[in-house]
Order: sequence, then C-alpha cells, then structure tokens
Amino acid sequence: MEQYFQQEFETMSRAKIKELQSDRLVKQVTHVYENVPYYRKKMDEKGLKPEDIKGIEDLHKLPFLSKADLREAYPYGLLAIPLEECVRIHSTSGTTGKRVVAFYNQHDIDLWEECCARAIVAVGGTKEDVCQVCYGYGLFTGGAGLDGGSHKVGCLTLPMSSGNTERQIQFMADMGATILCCTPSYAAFLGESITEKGMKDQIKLKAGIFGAEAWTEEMRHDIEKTLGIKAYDIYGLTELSGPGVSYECSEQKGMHICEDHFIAEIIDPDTGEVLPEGSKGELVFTSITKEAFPLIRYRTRDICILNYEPCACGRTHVRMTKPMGRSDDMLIIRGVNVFPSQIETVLMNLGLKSNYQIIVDRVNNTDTFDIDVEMTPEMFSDTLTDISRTEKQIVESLRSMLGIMAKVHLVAPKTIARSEGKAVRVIDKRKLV
Ligand code: DLL
Repeated sequence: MEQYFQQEFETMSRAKIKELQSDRLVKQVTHVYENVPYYRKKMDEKGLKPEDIKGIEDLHKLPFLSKADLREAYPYGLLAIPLEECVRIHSTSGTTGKRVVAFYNQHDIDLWEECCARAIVAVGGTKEDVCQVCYGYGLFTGGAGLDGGSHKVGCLTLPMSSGNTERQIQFMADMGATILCCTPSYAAFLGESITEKGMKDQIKLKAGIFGAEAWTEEMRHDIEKTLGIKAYDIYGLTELSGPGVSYECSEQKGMHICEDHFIAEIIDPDTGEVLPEGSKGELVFTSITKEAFPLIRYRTRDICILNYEPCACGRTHVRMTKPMGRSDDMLIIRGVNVFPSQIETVLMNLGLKSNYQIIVDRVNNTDTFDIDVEMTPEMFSDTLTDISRTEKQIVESLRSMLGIMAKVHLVAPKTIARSEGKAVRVIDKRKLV
C-alpha cells in the first residue's frame, strides 16, 4: 500500500489545494508588502495593493522576480523577518559578494525538511531504513535538506557529504545503507566503483533519490541496473528552500510539486505570458509558506511541462517533467551551477581576453569540464613554464570561484573561431534529455 508522510496534504482534493493556495497567497502577499520594501516598490510600480490579490486567479497580476533581483537585493534586501529570527542561510555558487543567499527561520527549515521527508517516504522509506546522504553538506542545500528529511522520517542517517568514494562504499556496506541520496552522476560512479571492487553482494541499497542536475531515462536504467535499485528523481533550488520542491513517487512518471507550499506556473520565457495547461515553458514558483525569504513569481529559468492528470500513487499534487533545458545560459557541471560570465570574470581579472570556449561532456557518467583560452600575443612568446604557470593560475582562480576543477588549455592567439553573431562560448556535448 502506498505510504505518505503527510497524507492529508499529499492527497488533498484539487479543489482544496486551490482553496489552500489562495488563502496562503493572500497572506503571503500582505506579508511581503508590509515587510519587504523591495516588493512594496515593485508592487507600487504596478499600482498593486495587497487587497488586489484575492486568490490564485489574481497571481498573474503580480510582478516576476528573477535571479537578477536576488543579486540586486543581496544580501538582506528580500528578507521578510528580522535577521535575529533567522537560524540558517544557504547559498548557490556564484561570483563572490553576488551569490544568491536564502535565509530560513526554524519554521522554514521544518517545512523544507518535511518536503524532503515526503520524497523519502514516496520511495518507500520508513524508520527502518538507513539513509546515506552524499550530497554536499554546507552552503549547498542538498546535504542539509535530505539529512533533515531523513531525520523526520526516522531513518538512521549517514551524513557522509560528497567525495571519498572508498569511505562511502565501506559505510554503505558496513551500515547496510538502503537509501542513497546523491547526484545521479555520483550514483553512477559509485555503482561502477562497487562493481570494480566486486562488492555488489555486500550492498543492501533498494532506492536512490537523485537530483540537482539533469539526467536521462537511459542513465536511470543504467544506475538501476548497476546498483540493483529503483532510482528516483528529486528537484529543487536554493532560492525556494532546496531539494524537495518536487519529487518522484513509485510511478516514476514526473515529480509531484509540494503544492501546499509552492504555486507553480508555466510562462513563455520571452513574453512572460502564462501558458495554458500542458504547455512547455519556463517554470515560475511562488512560495506561500516561507516566512524568512518568500519569493513571489520567481522565474526558475527551468523549462518543463506540468501534468495535472491524477497519478496512480494517490498523490494529487501536480507533476512536472524533468527540466528540459534552461532559458538562460547557466550550466550545471557535476552538480555545480556555472555561468559563463563567471569564467569570463576570472579570465579578465588575470589579464586575459574574453576569447574562450567551454566544452562540457559526460564521460562514464561524469561531467568533463574543459576550457580553451586564447593567449594574448604577448603571452605567446612566453616560455612553456610561464604558460603552464598561467594555466595553473586560471584553474586555481576558477576553483575558488566555482568550487570545481576545470581542465584549462591555453591555445595560440586567434585559434578560437570568431562568430559573426553571438559568440559560441559553450559547447555542451552531453545528451541530457
Ligand atoms: O540543486 C537543490 C537540489 C539538491 C535539488 C539536491 C535536488 C537534489 P541549486 O544548486 O540552487 O539547488 O540548483 C538549482 O538545479 O534550477 C535546476 O536547473 C537544477 N536541478 C535541480 N534538480 C534537478 C533535477 C539544487 N532533478 C537548479 N533535474 C535548478 C534537473 C535539476 N535539473
């Protein structure tokens, strides 16, 4: 029989969901209007007062919010409660000083962890399970979110964080981990390493909760086969809390969005117009229960389709497809968000020009990240030692900006093809959808 973590909310009738969303939206709009000057200004500019929003049918009147707003308001400009009420921050990787930072009070943390607990129960998790969390712990939301969810379900939690594959596998075997939480690419890598070590018969895993980056159905089948588990998708973003905004159920046919906490819309990324049910477009979220850092009509830049058909699992919350791409130039490499502009900043700071090309691929289920950078004519006459020193400098600066390693190749001046229109900065060879 299907198990739920919060059955009352997860299986609420569509009519009740709409009612609850309307009610919460009206309160949320009042909360931000009264407490966040940034929102008040945006609403005033549109001639909107909180009383103009009477329910979800009025949602479309509200202005959008984008990553640019979050950067402009950095760090406290969108905070809706006194700072001393906050207990945590999380952040995405980004240019120093212009990271996106999200704030939480204890209530926000509890609700977020409950969403992650729903995801764990949806894959069959109970207090009898041993849940190994190898998402990164720290500013990234993956570790903290699934860790909190695992506690709420009552699983024995293994707070491994990312990396150290030997130790991961040893604990997985010794502690009898049954649920694995990590990025799909790391899951695939763990699968390969377990096979290589001949340890498959010591592994008790039954399910995996994998997200934070795009992955295909082929990759799902591959991971399921190598690890002998069922592999489920989970989606979320720092700005809205982290993982658990949506998650897959036993049907594995789309991710249920926690609609009692988030209202989802699909818009045309060019015009901002709300698209009819079933359309493919940019996903926009309004967080209706967050207190510290509520976002109204936040443009995720993720492109997907919403499916309102009833699901056989009994959950009534709308399902989203896997993100099918983005409406901006953000890349997700080994789970880390990378904007080409960040790479450009590093190169400029080191006195290089913006003639570069990023080449991303996926080899053996792991993302490769190469950057060709043109030398300036002055550098071209440098000795090989000088050139390799510069390469190292770039790698190091990129690592401290992004938190991941790139392979940098300095190439001769004028070897990167010039374009007559937009420069082709990124060659993404991964087949992700
Ligand atoms: O990646 C939160 C997360 C942690 C989700 C652990 C799932 C598991 P950010 O670092 O802020 O947050 O990145 C958010 O990652 O807008 C999507 O483009 C992408 N993304 C997240 N989950 C998925 C997924 C976390 N399941 C951005 N499939 C989002 C494809 C995903 N893309």
